Amino acid sequence: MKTLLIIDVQNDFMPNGSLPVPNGDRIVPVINAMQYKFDLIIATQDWHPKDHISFASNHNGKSNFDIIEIHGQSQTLWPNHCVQGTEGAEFHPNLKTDKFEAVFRKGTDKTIDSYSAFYDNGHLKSTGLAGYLKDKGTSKLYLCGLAADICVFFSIMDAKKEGFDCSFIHDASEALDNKTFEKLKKEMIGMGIEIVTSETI
Ligand code: VGL
Ligand code: ZN
Repeated sequence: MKTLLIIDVQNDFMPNGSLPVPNGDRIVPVINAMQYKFDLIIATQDWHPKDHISFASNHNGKSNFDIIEIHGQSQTLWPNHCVQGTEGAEFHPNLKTDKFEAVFRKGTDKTIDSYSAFYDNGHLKSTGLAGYLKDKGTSKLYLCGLAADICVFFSIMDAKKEGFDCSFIHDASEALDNKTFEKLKKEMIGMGIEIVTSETI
């Protein structure tokens, strides 16, 4: 069974959002057009309380994109984004959502960031997504969305470690930083993740 996992296609990650991913809106029609190819579609939303630890505004004297240590882990400090219940946290208005069987929200605990759809960044708490997908009978998992070098990357690496046969849909994803992403793509390939385009699915 083919499952599509759409990561964080939310307003704040669009070119006019608070944490813009270059060309983030380009992928919306691509994702809409390929949905008919899948048996199950799940989406995630980054969903932070406004006092979230990953926001620079919650750390005195710190600026956006500074990197600090939290609980012995390095944490990039982001502009406020995807605050629960705000328009910035909504899906892009043109994203087709009627086929979404479930939406998993992450980053809801103010004390820890969560890039992966499966675990928080400390790998302490599971979101339950792996169990859900296995229970639904997912054999092949396709990932796409924003940002390719952050939440899509960490999600697909966790998915692979959970034992799913994983493909990354290149033309249905955009990275915050393309140079970083070129390196991460090699890491994905090294893990046995396939890189595909939406037409070949
Ligand atoms: C993301 C940075 C902070 C993402 C979420 O969805 O890639 N990036 N929070
Ligand atoms: Zn976030």
